[in-house]
Amino acid sequence: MSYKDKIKSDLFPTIWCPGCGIGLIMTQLAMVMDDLGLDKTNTVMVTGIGCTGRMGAYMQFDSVYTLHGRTLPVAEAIATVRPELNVIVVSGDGDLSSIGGNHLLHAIRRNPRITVLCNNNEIYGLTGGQTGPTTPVGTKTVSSPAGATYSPVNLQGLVNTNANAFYAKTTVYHQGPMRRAIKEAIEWPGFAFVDITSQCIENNGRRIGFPSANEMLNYYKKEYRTAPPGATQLANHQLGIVKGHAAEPAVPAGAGAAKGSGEA
Ligand SMILES: Cc1ncc(C[n+]2csc(CCOP(=O)(O)OP(=O)(O)O)c2C)c(N)n1
Ligand code: SF4
Ligand SMILES: [Mg+2]
Repeated sequence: MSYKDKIKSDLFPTIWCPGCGIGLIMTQLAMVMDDLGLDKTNTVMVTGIGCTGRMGAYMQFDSVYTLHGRTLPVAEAIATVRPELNVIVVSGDGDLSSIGGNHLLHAIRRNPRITVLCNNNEIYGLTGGQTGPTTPVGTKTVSSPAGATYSPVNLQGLVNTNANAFYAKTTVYHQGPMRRAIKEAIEWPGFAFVDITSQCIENNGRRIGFPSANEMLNYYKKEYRTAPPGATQLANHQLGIVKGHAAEPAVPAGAGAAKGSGEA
């Protein structure tokens, strides 16, 4: 088996724009799934609405394409009734933290064994580039031509309100750290959130002055730095993994099965 077998390349080209960061996440996810022996028999994907949500269609897993903002309750339901499965949510920053924000709060609180990969392009990509809750102050968008007004939501702060949750920050430029973060998140025995900064070149990047996706990747390379080992909080533009505050993570009831076991 190769990680390439996890991806339905016969459906290429994808619907994603050339230069979009989503494909880089899909490739790393496929590599991790290959490393961990995840396949259709032991893993389910749950995706949301938005460009990112289309990933479910391109991977060789059973997947649920949920209503906008509803990935987390669907994923939590699957994790509750089939605790032996690996449940992987892949969705956009808007889907997870805007319309799905209330579900995010309560999924963090309940700590189900699910892995969330948030493609954080700081924008509503699919619908044309409107301001979302992760859009930095001052960013010019379709819906805020003079610059976004409000402070972005603090995803790390939200996740860390649960002492047993897992939060990782990476960018699509940083392929090694992204792969490690995804792998450790899947292995985490509770709620794990990987916050992946990525480029929406078409509906965000060009509008804020990046001529191409490559310039956005170079910007991530230049701006982001790895957090010191053992950091319990990541500063702005720091990459790293924060594994909750508790010494021993609590395994949620019924979620004790080892990764990769069980049958779908
Ligand atoms: C109930 C509902 N409200 C609004 C929409 C319109 N809509 C579709 S995708 C989307 C946001 C997409 O942004 P994000 O989740 O960040 O995903 P991206 O496209 O950036 O990957 C919105 C508002 C919808 N489909 N359903
Ligand atoms: S609109 Fe943006 S997020 Fe959507 S596929 Fe194109 S580049 Fe990617
Ligand atoms: Mg988005």
